[in-house]
Amino acid sequence: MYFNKEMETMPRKKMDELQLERLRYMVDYCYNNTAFYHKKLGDAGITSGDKFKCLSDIKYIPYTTKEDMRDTYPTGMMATPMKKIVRVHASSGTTGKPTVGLYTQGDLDQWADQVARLSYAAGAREDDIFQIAFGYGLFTGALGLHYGLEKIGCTIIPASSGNTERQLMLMRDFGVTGLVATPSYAVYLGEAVAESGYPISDYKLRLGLFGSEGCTPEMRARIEENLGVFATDNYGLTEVGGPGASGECERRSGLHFCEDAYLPEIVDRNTLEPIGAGETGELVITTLAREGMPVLRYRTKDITRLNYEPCECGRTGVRMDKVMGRSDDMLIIKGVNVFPSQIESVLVSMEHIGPHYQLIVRRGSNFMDNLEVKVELTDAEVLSSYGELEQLRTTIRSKLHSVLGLDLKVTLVEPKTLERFQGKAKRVLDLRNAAD
Ligand code: DLL
Repeated sequence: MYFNKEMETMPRKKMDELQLERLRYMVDYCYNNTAFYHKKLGDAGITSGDKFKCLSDIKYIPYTTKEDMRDTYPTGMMATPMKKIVRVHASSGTTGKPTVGLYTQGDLDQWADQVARLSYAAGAREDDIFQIAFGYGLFTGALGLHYGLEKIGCTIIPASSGNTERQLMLMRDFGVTGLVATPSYAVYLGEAVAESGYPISDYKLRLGLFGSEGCTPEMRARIEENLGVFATDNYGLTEVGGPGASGECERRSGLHFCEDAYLPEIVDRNTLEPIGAGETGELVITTLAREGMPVLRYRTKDITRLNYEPCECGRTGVRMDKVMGRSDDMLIIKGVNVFPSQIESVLVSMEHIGPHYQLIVRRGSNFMDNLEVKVELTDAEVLSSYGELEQLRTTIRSKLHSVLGLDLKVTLVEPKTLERFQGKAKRVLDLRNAAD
């Protein structure tokens, strides 16, 4: 059993006290051990954690941003001597310097414990055989889940991402029961299972621990059907340690935060002022126990909501809603805010079209942005009838219109023509700055 009753069912008041004590310690620790926070906190007039009388006093701490991470690359946020750092991870970003995560042995132990707790809450057990189809390497996902699941006692097959046929072979030959992957890769694996020539009964999958990118309920339903799994959502980011920040339990009603390790807040994404419980805004995270690279009030840019009600599973930790999108990903089309996930929900629930789509943004001559939605057909037969194709296109347009209030250009493309992803999907093609 991997359940920390004390931490996972702690009454709210006691958890607030624990977090306050850890926050005070963290402020002192950051001020005294990193040049970056010594300056940042000092400039804000904060030289000691003693001044923090309640958790909401956290609002006096300035935010830490991705730019801060880049400016201090590679070790400017390190709080211990390098010899205490036993692991380095980095973000998957493709432009500029990556953002890094630096771990002491204590951080690795705590990280594995968090991932183990969340994975257990999701249903992972010691007799499970897990195939990890996240890319191993600098990315936090693979090794994070690897050590967490190993702690529960699961058998791990570190397949890494790619080589889809081999993935399926390993699943069949070892009777793999659990899959760790991005939702996009899980979609791809689901198609591959159907085309593998082996009956679904040759696959013993039952549980999917997915994460690292968003996944609408509609997309999740497809994955569950194609792979025969119960799928849970898992969240985290390199800057605060990787996966293990929050994850769904078997009830799937929000992602439980590991609150002894993280203090989450929601702030208004325009004013950056803290907002009330239950309101939607940008998630900000403070690490409460990291030694190698502690981070105070990191602006994740992820849009979500927090729910402090205890969960039916018995855990009392705050839960966050599934991430609605990143504020960076929000498109403004003819004055309307559009998150790609809203479009995904519409497309994935329709017949004849698959879970594969692409959103192309262009700047029109009136300086307004236009959006084209390219959707892949699952059913090549529709292609033979112009009437049916047009009918389908019109239905998609009108469904998108009813959800977004926008009339978007919809293009249908042949089966298997859009790119498949083995890691995080890149669905938005931004041509706004492209030469005509
Ligand atoms: O994706 C860490 C991770 C690995 C989480 C494996 C879960 C499982 P990064 O590569 O630094 O770290 O990307 C972090 O990915 O700010 C979100 O925008 C997005 N993200 C991560 N998990 C989810 C999720 C890992 N469950 C960035 N839902 C974050 C939606 C997610 N978005």
